Amino acid sequence: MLFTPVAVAVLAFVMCPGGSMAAAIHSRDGSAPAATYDFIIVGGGTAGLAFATRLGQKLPAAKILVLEAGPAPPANEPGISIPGLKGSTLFGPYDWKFLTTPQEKINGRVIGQSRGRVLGGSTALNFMVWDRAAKAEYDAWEDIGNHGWAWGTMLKYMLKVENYVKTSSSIVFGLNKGVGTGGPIQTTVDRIQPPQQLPFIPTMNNLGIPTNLESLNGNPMGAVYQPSNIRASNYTRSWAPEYLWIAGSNIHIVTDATVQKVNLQRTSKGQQATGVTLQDGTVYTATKEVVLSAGTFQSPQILEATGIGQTALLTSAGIKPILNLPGVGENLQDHIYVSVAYRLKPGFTSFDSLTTNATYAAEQMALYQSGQPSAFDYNGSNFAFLNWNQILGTDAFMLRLAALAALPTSPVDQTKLSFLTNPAIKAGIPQVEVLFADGYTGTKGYPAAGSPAYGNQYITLLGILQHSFSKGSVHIDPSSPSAPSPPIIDPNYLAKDYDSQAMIQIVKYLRKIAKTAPLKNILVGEYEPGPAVLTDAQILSYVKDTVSTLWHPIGTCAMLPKDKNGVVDCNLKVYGTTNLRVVDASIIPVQISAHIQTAVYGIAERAAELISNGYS
Ligand SMILES: Cc1cc2nc3c(=O)[nH]c(=O)nc-3n(C[C@H](O)[C@H](O)[C@H](O)COP(=O)(O)OP(=O)(O)OC[C@H]3O[C@@H](n4cnc5c(N)ncnc54)[C@H](O)[C@@H]3O)c2cc1C
Ligand SMILES: *[C@@H]1O[C@H](CO)[C@@H](O)[C@H](O)[C@H]1NC(C)=O
Ligand SMILES: *[C@@H]1O[C@H](CO)[C@@H](O)[C@H](O)[C@H]1NC(C)=O
Ligand SMILES: CC(=O)N[C@H]1CO[C@H](CO)[C@@H](O)[C@@H]1O
Repeated sequence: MLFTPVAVAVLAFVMCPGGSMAAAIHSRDGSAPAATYDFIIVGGGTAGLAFATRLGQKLPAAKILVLEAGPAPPANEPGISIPGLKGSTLFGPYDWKFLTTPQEKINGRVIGQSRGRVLGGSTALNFMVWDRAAKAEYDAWEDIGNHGWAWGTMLKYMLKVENYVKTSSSIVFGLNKGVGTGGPIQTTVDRIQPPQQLPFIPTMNNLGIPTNLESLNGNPMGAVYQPSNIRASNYTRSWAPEYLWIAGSNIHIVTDATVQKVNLQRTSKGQQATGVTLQDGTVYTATKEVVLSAGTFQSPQILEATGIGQTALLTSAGIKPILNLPGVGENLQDHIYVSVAYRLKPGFTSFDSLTTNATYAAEQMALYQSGQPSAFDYNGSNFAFLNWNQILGTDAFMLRLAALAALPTSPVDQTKLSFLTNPAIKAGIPQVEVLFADGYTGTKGYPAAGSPAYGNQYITLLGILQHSFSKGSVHIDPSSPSAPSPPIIDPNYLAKDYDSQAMIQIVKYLRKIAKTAPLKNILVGEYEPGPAVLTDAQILSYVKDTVSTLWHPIGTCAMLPKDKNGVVDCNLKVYGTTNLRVVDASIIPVQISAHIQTAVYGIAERAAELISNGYS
């Protein structure tokens, strides 16, 4: 049923399961005349669709337009909908296919920065990990100067997003606290835990790391089973466009519409957004507000193309500076990871078989299509969240490096330092995430077809640095500033010694995990980096050759006080404007120890309440 050609009636895409019609979707190709709306939202991605839907529910008389650069995909597009095909869409037709600049500290390597270019945004491409960071990390958003953004508020809004389903086939997983029901995004814990995954949690326990069955409730520490945004009724991805199933008919969506800039008009109270201009010159008018939800790389791009940002940079790009806001595009933070891969003893069937054994893959697809448990409905749900004391026995070494790395003038750096030093919170804040990945997901590549090792089965341990001290930037390309041209993305990976030393220690710890029972009993040997990489210098060189992104960029339109280089205030309004807001991952001021989609959706839910309050 899944691969039967679907007649792509775009409107059918938003039919509710019950058959009623929600938001109206048009393509720019002809059918969508420019018009006047109360609110214009730029970007129909994670935050954009959640925000538009909730705003429309709260203000039923308001006319709301969402402009999305990408297309509306056909219903049940396999690469999006089938969990086991995640990753297959990267650098495909629904991806902006961004690249970083050559990164100086990692041998000049260029790193891919995939971003969804489709209705649904990056939730079409993401790996469906559904989690939350520690309470103190959200509290820090408030402490840094954003009234009303502490854990209690964020949790309240994150719970509105989800409908957590505990199935009888999920094995032990607790998750009775800190999970929501009744929201549009369906979440569940994988129904299968293949044999190679089972030793992971007991191994972490043997390393002194306790199991934590309630990791979404403000305490993520420990060895955890986590949900994914997967619908338990048919094991398909649950993603942002499902908000539209509950949206009112006051939401209008225009796809294939690339916004170049916001139109501003000077008033006595500040710059007022009057609408937006598309790439083809079309102007849409907004009578109340313009909201940018174009994501961490493109919301700052639109601000700069509009004339809001660093004056010198705008001038060099031939853009007339309207508001000097030096924080635009700065403060870019990202999660980086390094991995080690091990070969499994004979007799295990890992994710690798889906790519190396066509018979197995066909068998699993048939099971999936008939609703049976299958490798295609699972991504893995085993993680561990740890502090440096747990990893190194002492945090003194990393603390010294952190103190050197943290700029005294940067409230963001000082917040990260406090996560390591404040005795009241430091034990409960993860600094490293370990992710158990089924199959080979490393860098050097799976053994070549025809080689003796082809057909081998692997597992990969990923170690992710949660709070890096390196920060970078994203800015317009002066030679081609506006979308759809890509912005210049420079995350500055490993610019600080803290980060490179952290990655070395992480590799050593991942190896320690693999040498601990019961996991060690099912492994035959280290495939990557392999036994030749031993000394710290060799490990660092391996890190530089392989470190990559987990695709969690944030911070480039930071919600911070203006004198701390903020771009938006705690009502998400761009400083110096009366009615221009940013609602997406770019407003997160400080990295959190979690995959970030739950926070992004939560921000959108909260923004809808904040903004609608001003109009009702
Ligand atoms: C490969 C990958 C794996 C990930 N895995 C996970 C995971 O497992 N768990 C997790 O929690 N998070 C994960 N993430 C991160 C998470 O998905 C993103 O942080 C989140 O979806 C970002 O939401 P957003 O609303 O900020 O931006 P997006 O969802 O990217 O939305 C931005 C939208 O704006 C549109 N747009 C941009 N510019 C314009 C323009 N000029 N005009 C009109 N429209 C425009 C884009 O096309 C897009 O639809 C992953 C991300 C990626 C890319
Ligand atoms: C899975 O269920 C959802 C919700 O009922 C439905 O919209 C979708 O079409 C289903 N997917 C498949 C592949 O059947
Ligand atoms: C490929 O998969 C089939 C079906 O599961 C299995 O019988 C066969 O042994 C596998 N082949 C190899 C080389 O592992
Ligand atoms: C938790 C987990 O196993 N995640 C994996 C999901 O699949 C992608 C692509 O195969 C891996 O890269 C992730 O590590």
